[in-house]
Amino acid sequence: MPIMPTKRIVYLLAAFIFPLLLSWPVTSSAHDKNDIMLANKQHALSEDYVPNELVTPDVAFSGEEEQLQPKAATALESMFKAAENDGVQLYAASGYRSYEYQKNLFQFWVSQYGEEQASRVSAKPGESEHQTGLTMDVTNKDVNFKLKQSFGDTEAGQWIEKHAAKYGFIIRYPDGKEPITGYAYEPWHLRFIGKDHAQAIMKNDITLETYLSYDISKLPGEHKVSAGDTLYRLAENNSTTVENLLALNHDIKTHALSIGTRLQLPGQDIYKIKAGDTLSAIAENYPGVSAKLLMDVNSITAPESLPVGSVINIP
Ligand code: DAL
Ligand code: ZN
Repeated sequence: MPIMPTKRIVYLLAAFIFPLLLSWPVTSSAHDKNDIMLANKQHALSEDYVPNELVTPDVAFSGEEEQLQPKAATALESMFKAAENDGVQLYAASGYRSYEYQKNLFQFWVSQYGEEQASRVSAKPGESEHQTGLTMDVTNKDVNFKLKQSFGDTEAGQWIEKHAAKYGFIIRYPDGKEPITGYAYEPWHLRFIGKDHAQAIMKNDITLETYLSYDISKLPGEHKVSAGDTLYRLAENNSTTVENLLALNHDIKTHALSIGTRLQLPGQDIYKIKAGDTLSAIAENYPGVSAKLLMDVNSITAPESLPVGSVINIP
């Protein structure tokens, strides 16, 4: 019996379209975090991990040429060109490092400073982001082509802080985040992570560790004051109170807001520190909130001595 046209369509669908759909590559959404490679003190790369492809980016180097994975190299080239157009000359200093190289480097720092101090500035083999081929240390002449914390205050360091995320890079070890990242401030260490992730991390002033562990959409936001804003309206629009806004933003003394000021918005709550409080005890009262998250979101550097009376944001 000849197949009816409608049946034929069904057969056609079954025979061609369906397998095609099944074989269609699953594309990751812009904010999919699954393919972010993590190398830190809690998560080491294996000794034999080497990126599939490494290339030399077409940029200026402060010493020998260095390598990166192709996507990071291309992004670095765009970033260096943009900086140059703004009158800022950047130099690449250290890119991909093998497990073996990092082993010797870490040992060198241990021999100079002892293990405890060395661990604050240098990663043990397997724990360095340089092994991912997605990281470049960057410097310039204002710091004599060295990797120094004062680089963060130079014109180049400031340029990077403002623009790096647009090219997919984050300052991986920000100032004041050592309790979370495990490393002292490194304004020169740029990690390529892709534009969407980088912008989310830099805008919220959080670390990669926090970004990977929490739903970013639940983090309290910021509001840039524009014409016509009042504290009352902001409180209403963000389901909070004027008192909470004032408690989180001590600089706002009066109810007059100046345009362009960035206001911190409360998350699910704000909390006023009492004598004897610990971050872990506070966190326990809020499901899904950890002491580390409180530290990162509130940029708390000394969790053991919380100033009584100060207010923290509960995301
Ligand atoms: N300086 C950074 C932490 C590294 O050694 O990878
Ligand atoms: Zn580095």
